[in-house]
Amino acid sequence: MNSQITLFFFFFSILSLSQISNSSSLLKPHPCPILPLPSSQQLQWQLGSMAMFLHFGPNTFTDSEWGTGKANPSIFNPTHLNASQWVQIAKDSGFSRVILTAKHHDGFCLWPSEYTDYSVKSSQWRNGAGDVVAELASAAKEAGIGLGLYLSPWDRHEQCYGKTLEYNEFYLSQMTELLTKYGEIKEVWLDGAKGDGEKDMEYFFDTWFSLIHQLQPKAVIFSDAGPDVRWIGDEAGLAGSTCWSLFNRTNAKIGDTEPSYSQEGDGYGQDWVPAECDVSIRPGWFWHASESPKPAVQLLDIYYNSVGRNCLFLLNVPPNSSGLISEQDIKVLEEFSEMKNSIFSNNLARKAFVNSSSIRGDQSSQFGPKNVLEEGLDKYWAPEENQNEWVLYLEFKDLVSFNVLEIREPIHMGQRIASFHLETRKTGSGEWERVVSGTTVGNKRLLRFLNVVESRSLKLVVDKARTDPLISYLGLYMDKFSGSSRNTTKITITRTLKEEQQLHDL
Ligand code: FUL
Repeated sequence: MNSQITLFFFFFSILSLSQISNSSSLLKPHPCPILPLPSSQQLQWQLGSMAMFLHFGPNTFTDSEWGTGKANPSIFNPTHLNASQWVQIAKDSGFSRVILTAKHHDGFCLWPSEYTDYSVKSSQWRNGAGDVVAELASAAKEAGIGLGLYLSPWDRHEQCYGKTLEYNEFYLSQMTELLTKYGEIKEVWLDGAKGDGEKDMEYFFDTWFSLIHQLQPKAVIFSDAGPDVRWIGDEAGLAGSTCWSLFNRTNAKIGDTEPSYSQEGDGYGQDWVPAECDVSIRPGWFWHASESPKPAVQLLDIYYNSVGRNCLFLLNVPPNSSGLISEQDIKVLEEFSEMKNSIFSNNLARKAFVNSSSIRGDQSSQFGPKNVLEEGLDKYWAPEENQNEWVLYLEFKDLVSFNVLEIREPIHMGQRIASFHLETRKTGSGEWERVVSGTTVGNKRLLRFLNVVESRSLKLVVDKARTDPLISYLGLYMDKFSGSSRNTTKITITRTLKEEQQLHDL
């Protein structure tokens, strides 16, 4: 053991002893949360990390993406449809909910709506007696994962589309069917997508949102502009490297959003509207025989750029024309979850002795820095108030090698951190040098480095925060799969993997 390390252990033992002798039975109150805060359904949505999108309908059989609404319903005949297979794959791959296109732009309903004949009841499937929404709802319930439904506002089949009052009534009646007949719905998904030159009309969004919340109070509503969850602004699954859950709903219009505002959110926003990153495993949203899934390593990249940037990853895995998720896609999903599990199941920071520049309540261990090594929102490190620095120190007995940093904020207390950096101490000179810098953290921030870092002493510094920062988790991992990690040159100081650039084209 060199002298610096001996000194550290001495300091650490004295500190622990003084913490024990001064401990009192009364708890120091938690710091005040900073507005805006997530609702309980937004919190549950975010902690779910990943959802699986299921685009399915006549387009699956006609090899199209935007159906005209004129396809004969008899073409819908998925002879092997098995919603339990979809749900099992979603569950095994770590998805917390499934979201089905109950109605896409072609207007065809995957449930037997009583407001149109353009639905499964006019198809050959199950002799017109089938209900895809019901089968999925029951499979999801049995597996214990959440259900979400996409009801496209743009309807290319329905005759009254374009007549504002009539169509709003029609849409709300269909929405009511979906939200009253299939048990608990966790997410309602809608957007402003519409082809150029299509009939113009007004959607009564405020009425829609009020009715949805009335019928399904535990559901979050997704759209370009919330109210509960916002679209990230692209269909590549890519969030901004700065990504606030704070947002001003009034600054965004459904169907006409400014991509950079959606991707980054708004550090001065008044509303809590976190982002969902939607992307398809294949080039199209619907299944096409000629298309293949993306490689697993690309899904891993998207995971870093969505979940690792404070968002939810919504991955579309479209069932094929037999009504099943294709073997090719299953294989990719299996590889993706193996990679993810192998990287994130081993938090190397657990071997560290953790210390901090200060602790809320001074000697109290209730808000102590060791909390960052335990999962869960309720335990976090909180610094003492009015400090001029916010630092977490990590000391290791042996050298630790890693190329991924994870930080989490206890978001039920609001999103606070605006910038941070990680430093490592050089073995020879003992000087501190910067390894990586980042801006927002939120629910989860993951940063990959170009090269592997080897170190015994680290410090995480919060440079800027809206108020005293709180940290609920800190992770260090070795990622051997991402393109960036093939370079295993050992260095004590490294640079970011183009942190300020977008990572998706690795
Ligand atoms: C878009 C739609 O136009 C696409 O077809 C797809 O459903 C995607 C998820 O949303 O708005």
